[in-house]
Amino acid sequence: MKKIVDKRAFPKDFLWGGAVAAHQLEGGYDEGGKGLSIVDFFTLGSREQPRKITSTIEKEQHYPNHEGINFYHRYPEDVKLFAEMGFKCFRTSIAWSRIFPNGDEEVPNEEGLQFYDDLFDECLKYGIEPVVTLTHFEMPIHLVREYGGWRNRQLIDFFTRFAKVCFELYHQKVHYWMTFNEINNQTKFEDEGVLYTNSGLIPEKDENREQLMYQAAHYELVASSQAVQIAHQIDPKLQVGSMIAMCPIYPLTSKPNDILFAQRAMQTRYWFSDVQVQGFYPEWLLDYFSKQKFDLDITEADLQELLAGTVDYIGLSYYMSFTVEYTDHLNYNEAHDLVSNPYVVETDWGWQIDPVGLRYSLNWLNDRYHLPLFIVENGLGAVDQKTKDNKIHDDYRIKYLKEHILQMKKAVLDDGVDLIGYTPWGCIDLVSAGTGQMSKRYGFIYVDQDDYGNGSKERLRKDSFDWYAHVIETNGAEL
Ligand code: BGP
Repeated sequence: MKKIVDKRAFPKDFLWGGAVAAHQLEGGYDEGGKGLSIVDFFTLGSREQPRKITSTIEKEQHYPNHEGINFYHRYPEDVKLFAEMGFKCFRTSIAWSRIFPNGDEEVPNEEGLQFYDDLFDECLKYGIEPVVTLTHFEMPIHLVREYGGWRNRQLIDFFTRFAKVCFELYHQKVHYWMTFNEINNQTKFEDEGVLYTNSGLIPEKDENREQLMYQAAHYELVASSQAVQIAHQIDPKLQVGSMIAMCPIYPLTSKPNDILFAQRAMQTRYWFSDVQVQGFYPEWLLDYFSKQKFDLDITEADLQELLAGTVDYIGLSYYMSFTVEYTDHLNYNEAHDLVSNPYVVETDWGWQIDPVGLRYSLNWLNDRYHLPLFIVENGLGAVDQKTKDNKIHDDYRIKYLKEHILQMKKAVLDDGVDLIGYTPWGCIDLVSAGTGQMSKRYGFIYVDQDDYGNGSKERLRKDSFDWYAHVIETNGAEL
């Protein structure tokens, strides 16, 4: 492996940690008074086969999310391992359906609230600060069946009620919050799975999916800005961030049309954070809405809310960069035909590995928004092999993370980017959001379980475990 020598440390108080999401590891899908959630009706898929939305539940098809890695019962053991690595923070999400099983009740489920209270206490016991996403690709299924998911304005009230309960109960334990995970993911509105997991949308046969996505996103943005205001009223110290999937989009060549095309693709993907940070829609998008003759419910009062509830920081995931090439159209909804970048390599799942793109992204976001940034996801999904003596030699993961941390270091120390922390994704192996599989692994901690639920669920330290512990111990000076 190429030696990386940059002995500079990160700023004091830099938040090193790891990230997960409730439905990808908790299991206990029907325990503790939890209601059924959209992901409970999302089947196991694979690299080739997209996950399916179902109306009933069958064990063989649905166990990955239903069982997770049994974090619901085993979290003390797992948090202890995080502490052993020296985590300063731990990002997780709250399963909305544990708190409001149907989503539209007046009174929350005490047992669900208690679970997260205990989990946060367990983290704090080791000096690990919980970082919380309110909704990470899930919501009670009842809200989809009764209300049609985020196509319905009533969802704003249900969400803010949920947010308020969480802020009130946990504000002394949780300082950093995010509202919607990867809110900009749904620009891929042709993908049914994305519309479903991001917004609980199951489009009708001839429905205009693009319009539907914009409507749902608008209600989410209003709900998000109301949540920011509620948080600040409850406790002015709370920091509420947006959470975007950051994938910079490069032009394939320096041909002016390629560059223009890439710019347009960036606008299409990042207007969500424009609204969350600046408090208003970009001009190009309002113009686009009217040219497309979309029939959108966006009121004057909504626009005031957006302005009043701008975010405090930007949470971002970073896995890859994209590349586009000009074709013969320049419409916003078409400006994301992706081509492969000849200068980078891909993961087994076709994700373009681009550490320099992380430095580029941090600078781009810093210039555009002038807010603190928090990398709340980054990592390599790979198939790991367990050796006979129960070891996992994941040097490929170490290489990936090392190269990304190095670029992050340059962004902070050379370029002056204000970065709060870094929580690599899936710090313990968990269920893949994209495929529902266990075999696409990200963790420093191996969980003995296959795609079909076989295995002991025993936890093992991978080689990357010790490596990351050392990175944290030296505050990033030794990678
Ligand atoms: C992000 C999601 C996560 C996570 C990650 C990796 O988009 O926020 O939930 O799963 O991607 O994706 P996958 O699990 O499909 O490999």
